Amino acid sequence: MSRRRGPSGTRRPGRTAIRRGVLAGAALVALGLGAVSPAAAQSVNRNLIDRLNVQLLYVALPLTLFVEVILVYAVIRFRNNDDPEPTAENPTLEVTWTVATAIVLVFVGWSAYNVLASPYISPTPEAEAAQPEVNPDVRVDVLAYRWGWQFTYPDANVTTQNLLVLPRGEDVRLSLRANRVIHSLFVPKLGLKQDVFPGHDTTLLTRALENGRYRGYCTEFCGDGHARMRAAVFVVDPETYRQWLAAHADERLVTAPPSGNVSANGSGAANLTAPSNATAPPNATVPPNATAPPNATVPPNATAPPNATAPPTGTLA
Ligand SMILES: [Cu+2]
Repeated sequence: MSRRRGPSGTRRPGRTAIRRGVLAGAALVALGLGAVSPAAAQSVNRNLIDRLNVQLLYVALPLTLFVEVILVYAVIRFRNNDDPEPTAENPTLEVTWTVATAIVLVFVGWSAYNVLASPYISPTPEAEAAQPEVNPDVRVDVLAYRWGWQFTYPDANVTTQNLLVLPRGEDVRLSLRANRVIHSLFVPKLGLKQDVFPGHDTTLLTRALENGRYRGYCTEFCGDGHARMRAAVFVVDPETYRQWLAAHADERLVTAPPSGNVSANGSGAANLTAPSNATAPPNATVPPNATAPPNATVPPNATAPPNATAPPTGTLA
């Protein structure tokens, strides 16, 4: 490696070394961009999230590379400078980096806002009104209990146990409620995540785009059965969905998914039944929208929390 000395006695890095560094950086960026190109998403929700991720990465990677190159250059260029001088003011440079930072932040804010304002991410009445083409025909009431999921299709009077079946290509509104403690429904492949509270409904809006079996979890620690709190989510053709619904009309605690038409998507297609749960739902007959039903069938082992505010009996006169 050839080295030359600068006027102040500092060594300059060889041009070959700099060129190699820049080439290596460019290769890394190309590799990164290639690796993050999103595959076809399984739902509209997931599509929105993945696209935002990639958009932000397109900005973040060149910036990271730029900063790293300057850092490495400065370390090499000034490594033998025993008598460093402070840099004089440079208004042009300061204005440039302030404006550049502002542009980047505005871009990030605008990209994120566009996703957050979508009714599939923030299912508010205002967001839905802004997109009249969003028209959820299918309604599902979700009850999260310790420890399992109950899905009710009110129009068909069907209730399932740890099993959610969705018609492909149709908007579905999920109305979620918990009966005692906070849970959270998470279906990663469909880009769905929503906290579930007692006494307060939350909503998810989705349109699944690919047939398959997906996994759903509770992601809010809710007691010692938390790890069992899983659900199987099936996305099937609309005809299959309606046949399945008709076949189970007026049934409760259905665990049999639609047969056929579920292409494997690598997430455990061998096990085509909803995860079995040792405990039956405590409030199987209470619709999720009922207001705070007392849970009459709590297992006797469940201990009520001690009442910390009760005065000790010894101090009472
Ligand atoms: Cu839970």
